[in-house]
Parts: sequence; C-alpha cells; structure tokens
Amino acid sequence: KQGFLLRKCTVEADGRKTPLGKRGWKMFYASLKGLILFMHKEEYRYERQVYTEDIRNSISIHHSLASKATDYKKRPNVFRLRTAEWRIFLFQASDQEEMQDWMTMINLA
Ligand code: I3P
Repeated sequence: KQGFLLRKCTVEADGRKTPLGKRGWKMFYASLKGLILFMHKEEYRYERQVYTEDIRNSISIHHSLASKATDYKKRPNVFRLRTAEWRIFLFQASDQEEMQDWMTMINLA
C-alpha cells in the first residue's frame, strides 16, 4: 500500500514527549513494504532508489499497533501508531476509507 499521509510525532523511543519544534504535521508519501513503513519525502522516490533520508524516516511496524485516534479532535481521519519501541505517531489520511485501509494493512502486516 502507498499514498500520501500527514505525520505528527508525539512520543519518542525513550518514552519522552517529542520536543517542541518537532511536533508539527509533515506530509510524506508512505509506502508499506513488508514490515517497514517507508516515509518518502517525495512521491517519485518510492519506486526508485531508496534515499538515506527516506530510510531514516521509515518506521518498523513489527509488533506495532494502529488504532483510530478517537481522542484527537483537531483533525479528521487520524489514526495513532504505537511501535514496538513505544514511539507514538499520529497519521492523517485523506478520508475515512484510506484511514481504515492503512490501519488494516499495518495491523495485518
Ligand atoms: C507544533 C505544531 C503542531 C501542534 C503542536 C505544536 O509546533 O504547531 O501542529 O500540534 O502542538 O507543538 P512545532 O511545529 O513548532 O513543533 P497540533 O496540530 O496537534 O495542535 P502540541 O505540542 O500540543 O502537540
């Protein structure tokens, strides 16, 4: 699965809140390959050579859990991803169906 997703980091791997200045929403072209959610800065990058920056932004979804962020009211179609290292991200999809699809693909991967 692939497509545009907005991402917000909220909790880092050390369990601390993501520091101010790094908590903003950022647009990525996401592609799910196996147990890695690649976060590409540009859409065209996903099928070509893999860029170091894109690898750095990628997220291991092994033992992770995606669920609807029902408590986050500021934006629609937002789901939360908690990783095995207990990092927490919010992702905003373009509509409800996309959101559901991403959660299903992540949780079944
Ligand atoms: C963050 C940015 C986010 C906001 C976050 C800010 O600032 O404005 O949009 O989250 O609030 O810290 P920065 O870009 O400087 O990191 P929301 O859109 O969810 O309000 P937060 O600290 O309450 O998460």
